Amino acid sequence: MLEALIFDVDGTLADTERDGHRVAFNAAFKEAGLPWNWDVRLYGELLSVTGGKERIHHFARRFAPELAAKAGFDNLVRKLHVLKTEHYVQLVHAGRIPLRPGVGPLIRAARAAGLRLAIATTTSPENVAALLRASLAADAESWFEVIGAGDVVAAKKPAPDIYLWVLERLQRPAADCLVFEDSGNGLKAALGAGLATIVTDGEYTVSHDFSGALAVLSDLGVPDRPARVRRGDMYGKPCVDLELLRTWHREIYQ
Ligand code: XBP
Ligand code: MG
Repeated sequence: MLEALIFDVDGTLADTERDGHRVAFNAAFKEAGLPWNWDVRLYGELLSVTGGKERIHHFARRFAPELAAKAGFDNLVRKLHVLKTEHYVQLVHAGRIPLRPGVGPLIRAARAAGLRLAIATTTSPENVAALLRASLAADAESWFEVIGAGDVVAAKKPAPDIYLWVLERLQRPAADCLVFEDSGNGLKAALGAGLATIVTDGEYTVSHDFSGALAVLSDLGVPDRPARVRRGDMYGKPCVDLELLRTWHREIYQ
């Protein structure tokens, strides 16, 4: 039986990266007096490293190796990341990061039907809370029974650890759940935990390898703007709804 839906956040619930995280990283660098600016193209490359602190380390090793080698650089990264998180949360509260098409309706329908909801993300818990509150409802955090975020596991996606962490807390086998992801790293993490995964790709992830996904779509779709199907079968439906999820789930597990 399909019992739970597990959502990635960045790129899946909302297009957070280009106009959210990237802008917040740059604001933090500026505030700290660093001459770094991640443009849209460079940021696309840096996204191959998941986790904000990990991404800064990766960038510095490549573009500012002397600074990265200094004692205390770890502390600087932690401070930069605190600043970045503050800027990101402000952007979200200002309403700059809307949910992707079909996400709100699907989450509300799942909740109304008694499906359990969970989150498995690389990003920091503060960012998840801000996005859910700003885009769904003031109490939307409580709609999600399990929120696996940030540093609760040491190895971030593409490692399966965050999905295994969530499954353990849901106390359900992978076969009772479906996952929503947007990136190759996210898909790899979910598949590594044995989870069937629907991919809604985006600007930064459209060229990723989505082998093994249950379906690959442009987004979840809304009635007057149907999802474009890149792989899989939506049986003529314009958007992903609970009936379609149950059909896909049956096809895999029965
Ligand atoms: C999301 C990420 C995150 C954000 C930044 O990946 O890679 O690192 O870009 O978040 P996924 P923090 O969607 O696969 O979980 O700065 O809070 O780490
Ligand atoms: Mg993502």
